[in-house]
Amino acid sequence: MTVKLLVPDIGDFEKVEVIELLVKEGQQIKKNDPVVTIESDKSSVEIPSTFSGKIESIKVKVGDKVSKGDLILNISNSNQSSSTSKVIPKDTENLIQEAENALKKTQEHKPQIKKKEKPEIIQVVKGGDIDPLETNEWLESLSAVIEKDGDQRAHYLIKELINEAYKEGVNIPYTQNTPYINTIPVNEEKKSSGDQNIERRIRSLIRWNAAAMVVRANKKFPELGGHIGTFASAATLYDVGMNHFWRAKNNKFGGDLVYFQGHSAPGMYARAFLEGRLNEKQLDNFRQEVNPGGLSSYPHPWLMPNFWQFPTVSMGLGPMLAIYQARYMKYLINRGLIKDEGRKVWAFLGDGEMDEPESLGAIGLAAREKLDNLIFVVNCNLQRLDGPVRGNGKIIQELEGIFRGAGWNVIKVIWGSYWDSLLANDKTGHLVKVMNETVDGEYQAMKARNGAYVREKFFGKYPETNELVSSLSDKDIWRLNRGGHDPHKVFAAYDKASKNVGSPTVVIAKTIKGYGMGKGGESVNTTHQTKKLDIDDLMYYRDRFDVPLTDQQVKNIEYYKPDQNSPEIKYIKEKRLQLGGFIPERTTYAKPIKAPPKDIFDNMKVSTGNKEMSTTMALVRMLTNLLRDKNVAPRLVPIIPDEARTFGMEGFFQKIGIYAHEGQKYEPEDSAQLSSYREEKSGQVLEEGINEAGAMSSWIAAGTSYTNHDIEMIPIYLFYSMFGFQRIGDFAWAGADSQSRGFLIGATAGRTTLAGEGLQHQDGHSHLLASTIPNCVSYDPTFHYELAVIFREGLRRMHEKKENVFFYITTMNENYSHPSMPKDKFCEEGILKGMYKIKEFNEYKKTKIQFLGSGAILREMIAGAEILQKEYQIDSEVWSVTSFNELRRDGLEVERFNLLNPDKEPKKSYVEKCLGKTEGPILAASDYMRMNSDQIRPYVNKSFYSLGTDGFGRSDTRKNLRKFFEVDKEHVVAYGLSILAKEQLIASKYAKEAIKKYKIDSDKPMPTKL
Ligand SMILES: Cc1ncc(C[n+]2csc(CCOP(=O)(O)OP(=O)(O)O)c2C)c(N)n1
Ligand SMILES: [Mg+2]
Repeated sequence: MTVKLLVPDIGDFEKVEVIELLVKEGQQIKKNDPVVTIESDKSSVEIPSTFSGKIESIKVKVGDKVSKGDLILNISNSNQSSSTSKVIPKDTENLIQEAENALKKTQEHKPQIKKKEKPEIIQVVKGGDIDPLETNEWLESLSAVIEKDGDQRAHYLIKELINEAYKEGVNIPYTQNTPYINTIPVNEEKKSSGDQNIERRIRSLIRWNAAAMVVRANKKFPELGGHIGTFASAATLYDVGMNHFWRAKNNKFGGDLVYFQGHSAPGMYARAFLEGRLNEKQLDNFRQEVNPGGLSSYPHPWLMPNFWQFPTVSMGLGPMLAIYQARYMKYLINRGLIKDEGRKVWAFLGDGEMDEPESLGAIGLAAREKLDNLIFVVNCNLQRLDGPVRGNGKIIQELEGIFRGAGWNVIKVIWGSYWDSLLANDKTGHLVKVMNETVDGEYQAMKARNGAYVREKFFGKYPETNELVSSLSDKDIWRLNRGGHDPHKVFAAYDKASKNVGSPTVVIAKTIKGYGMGKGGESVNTTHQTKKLDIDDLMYYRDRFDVPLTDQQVKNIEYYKPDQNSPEIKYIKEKRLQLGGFIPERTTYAKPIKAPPKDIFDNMKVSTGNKEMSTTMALVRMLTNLLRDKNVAPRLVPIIPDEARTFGMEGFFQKIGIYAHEGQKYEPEDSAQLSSYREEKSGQVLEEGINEAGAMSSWIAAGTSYTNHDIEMIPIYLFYSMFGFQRIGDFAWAGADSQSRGFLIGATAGRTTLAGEGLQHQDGHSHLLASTIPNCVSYDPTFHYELAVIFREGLRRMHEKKENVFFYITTMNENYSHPSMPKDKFCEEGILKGMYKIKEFNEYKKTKIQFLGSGAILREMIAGAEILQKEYQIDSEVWSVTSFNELRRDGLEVERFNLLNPDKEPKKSYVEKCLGKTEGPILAASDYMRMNSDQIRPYVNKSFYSLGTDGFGRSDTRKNLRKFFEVDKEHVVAYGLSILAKEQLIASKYAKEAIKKYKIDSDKPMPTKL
């Protein structure tokens, strides 16, 4: 039987061009194999076959224009059904089935509740209990249920009560908060198998060495800085994780990923010292990083590439990066690229840090995506840098509400074990009442004082609580500890967190800032910046933690490291051995990805003829080609923040699917169309929604896959170029520090090229922002072959040769035809170095000018050069500048070399090599600020002028915008003539005439002032 393959529904498009035939007559194909590629003026998409069989005849050819229903080819021997037949999609069928079952169940089980008559008078009583007996009955019933049927049943009943009350019109919002006590009751605490005495000794040594390291560095060089108070408050939180929970990467296991709080770094170094990974000399070089061997101030993988994995010290980035890391880990698992080994992502955060919008910005995603591989630990020492985080409130309660509301599993660790018996004896509930009523400002102040003060200000609030501690001395009261300093409580919380299924967990732990620092800075507003401790403070610290140092050793601020064979060192090593190795440690065993053969880009090296397309479209075409390369295809991670349609990438939805951890539970509205919105568990596209920071976090996770997951991946994040570095610059910096490899594509770029969108959209400076990042290689190509050469080089350098750089490439949405790649053998080299000669006008051999054009403005310069030749008999050479940034870097390096080697033959910068022997002055322009092209001015020993788009963008036609910013061909001509006149190469009247001819208003203010 012969079946016909017709052009499917392609949305709103008609007469779309066939640009590629992917099959031949006589070829055997399978259902879903792509057969042709079609391309509208915005996007290209492959049409898959809906049958399998042998192709009898192909009825279209390249260049044909097709519409829905047109015949593409005939296939014989097919017994597959056409996609147009009415079969209910499987997902829909499942949904119907589920809904029917649910309906049946609710009908069977729904308890019939008799509607009560509402009382005529509604009593509103504030605070008080109008019927304690009734209250008691309810509470007793609840206790009975907990005892008999457990807490899940109790939870269910309470939920039903609340729901019923709501349905009956009792609109009292249900609070997300629980009392100010620990989430895990004492009888449910999992006990640690560790040796508590030895662990305390180890912790004390780490505390000491961490503080000593900071104090020693500042004694030597007071300008170095550092923090003691933060790690002092978090030591137990880290130690319990290190001794019992965090599994390292080794050849059997991928490893847990731990995001350490940035300024707790001294604690990590101090532990690594005991583990034998760092020596005393290295500790002494804390924060002295210029010479090799120093320890970086904070976690910076760039500076300590074998140690730190995640840069976290810019507050707020860590929490977001950790969420997207956990999500990306699930992405790799769901795509079958790594095994599911139950690995976890842990992130340590400060309570002050939680004020950063980024810290909380993605917690909804974490819950929505059920990231049970993610654990946040928020160290609530109630202080940030200047003072209390929430002096008048309670940060722990606030965070509990926010996280629980977002769907997280919340574990509060507020009180240490010494409180257990007091809480058990709190029969009247007054202790919890005081706990609930006391604000953080008071909690902080109490820990800066003493036991007597706590007795008076805290327990003294009610006779019942005063009575509760009547038999305790002030010293005993002082000893009542906070949950985050109690290893038992922390262990129980971590244990529960790591076993939680179906949601992310946040452990909210209460601690004391500067714990153990005494007068030197415990719980006082200045704790954060304490970096010097005087001898008395050090003695106190030693005694507080029983560090076995003599007074003299304390005076010398000596480190303490027990002997290799001591029980402490043996214990610490044994524990880490059991957990697979050391943390943090940064390694990579990823295999390189072979760069695709050059011919995959061949179609981008020939002219597009009359066909016009944008570089964004050329990029999408190229990616479609790359998806046919078996090495590269599975490793591509296209990341899009809700702009796939803007960039013509909707064809990817069907082709590779959108990642969705639950698959697609609905039939998409456009399911009949070729580019229908397809979500899938193994989908490849990360469709991030309107969320540049999230998209960038995904890009970093994928770009560092080679170290965190030992698999090289190729992230390509496409965004409006204006919403790139400008919006998420700090993430880009962190991505660079992390040595992320991948592509950032600033699409719809250029101040005048993105015409209609206006001031907030039109980017005239992203390249300058890109140039601030040392390992960011950036390009502004004009033609499709330039893009192809640059992209392939990116793949080769980053993913085959494993160079730790990343590529920023701008692409535009202006349609024009693209020429063939010049045959010149230096062309490719020039494209990559930053410039090459693209055209020469040499007819008259009298007067000459050099034009340097970049991105979209190169075409204006070529057009300007043509006018100059035709109408003014002026010759020119036109250079395509693919990267002023790269040219500048080369110039800087060469200049530096020459200055440092005055006796050697001077080297020539690439710019000088290109322009040194040319004739005439130079005019450079781009669709970016003049500063972009001005970057190379110092390396040209000729008159140099530049045009650019300095000023605010605004919406208008492309033509008007270019006129406004003076980068259109008419301005190129007029300025060109004027420059030649200034250089006394022609008479000034020509320039004057041109200014008049092109109606250029020489009195118009600078666009920067408009
Ligand atoms: C984005 C950013 N802003 C400011 C800082 C400077 N800074 C470093 S630590 C700190 C206070 C941190 O308080 P918190 O998060 O509560 O941490 P703690 O030291 O109390 O554990 C500040 C403001 C920073 N590192 N990053
Ligand atoms: Mg804090």
